Amino acid sequence: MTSQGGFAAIAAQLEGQAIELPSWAFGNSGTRFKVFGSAGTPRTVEEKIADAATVHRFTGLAPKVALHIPWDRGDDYAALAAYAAEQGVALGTINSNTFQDDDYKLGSLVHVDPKVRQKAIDHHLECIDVMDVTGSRDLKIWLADGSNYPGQADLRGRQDRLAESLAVIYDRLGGDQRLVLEYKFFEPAFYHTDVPDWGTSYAQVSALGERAVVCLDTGHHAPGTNIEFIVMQLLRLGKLGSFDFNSRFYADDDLIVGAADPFQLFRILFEVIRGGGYGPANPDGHSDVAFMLDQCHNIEDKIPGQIRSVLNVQEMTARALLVDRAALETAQSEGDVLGANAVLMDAFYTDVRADLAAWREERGLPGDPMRAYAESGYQRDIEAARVGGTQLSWT
Ligand code: PSV
Ligand code: MN
Repeated sequence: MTSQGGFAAIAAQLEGQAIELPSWAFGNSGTRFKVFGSAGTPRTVEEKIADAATVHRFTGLAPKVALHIPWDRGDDYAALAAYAAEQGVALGTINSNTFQDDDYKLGSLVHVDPKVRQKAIDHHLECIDVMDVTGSRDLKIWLADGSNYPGQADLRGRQDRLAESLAVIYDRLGGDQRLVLEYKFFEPAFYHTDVPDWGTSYAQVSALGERAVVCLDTGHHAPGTNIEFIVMQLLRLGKLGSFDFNSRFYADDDLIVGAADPFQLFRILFEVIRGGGYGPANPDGHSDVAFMLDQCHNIEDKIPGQIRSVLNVQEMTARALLVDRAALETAQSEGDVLGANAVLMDAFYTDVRADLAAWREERGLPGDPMRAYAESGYQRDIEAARVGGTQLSWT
């Protein structure tokens, strides 16, 4: 059974869903084997923002763009924020980067050399300076720190240094700003990683204070991990700060969210809603959890790749909202194993695509954003206009 009243009963809860797009999704990307260029790829941060704003125009779902320093480093962030506003979006999370500098070969915030640690700390302080100008709430930290060989590093010493470095960064945050610590179980280090799991991230951010929270990147878990359990636990502990959505088949594939396993996305979103992490369901009208994408479009066109992604999140959110919670609770309390499972599966199998198309049209959005984008000519125009210059990428 799905919730009584079907789609009409949950339509209002879809209002205000906001998904943050990563600026790097619009630049070229690839694997360690090859980065392919593609016609129309942005040469400037402004062009990335214009593309992100296009995703928002066609879907109404993506009002913010996350920046990555140094990939998006500039000399006038106030002007960049004003440009974004003109385009109809705002600047969101600032992502730091301590993984592309020779000094960080053996670590950044955990490095044994205090000079390297200070350099990594200073980079984060620069990111907070940017946040002060852009009005961004979140500083997201993902560390490549780790080791490749047993005995290479003092695991415990590194945790202690991490705690010290994070404390310096945390102290510099403004009252409305947050530190969001992302975990990842391997890569680029293969033997150990300094923030490999939600527990380590939780331990580190808990020691910092209330405005330090965890980022859950859906691609950063071993195959078979029950990610929705982690979502439940972090929400229960008040420490789920943000999602980096994407999907994976093998490693940190950064493919389109919901492409590899829509059922997993549904299960995650159900726990988000159940745990109070979904905005419109909250009494105060918004949730503190940031819904970001962290994806790369290596072979497909980037803008439709992002449009498809936010639509996938919306579609699974709608299905998760359709779960008949009262029926579920009854079945669970009666020990009705298959009945409870059926309540969840009924919602998952509900095709909401036609309802969502109508919902969009009612709001002046295209019923089929993928098609509307393809017919809009935007792709053709950027391919014709963006000739010369250097295409941006993460390399
Ligand atoms: C590397 O794994 C990564 O994808 C992390 O998930 C970060 O969020 C992202 O890069 C941007 O730095
Ligand atoms: Mn990520």
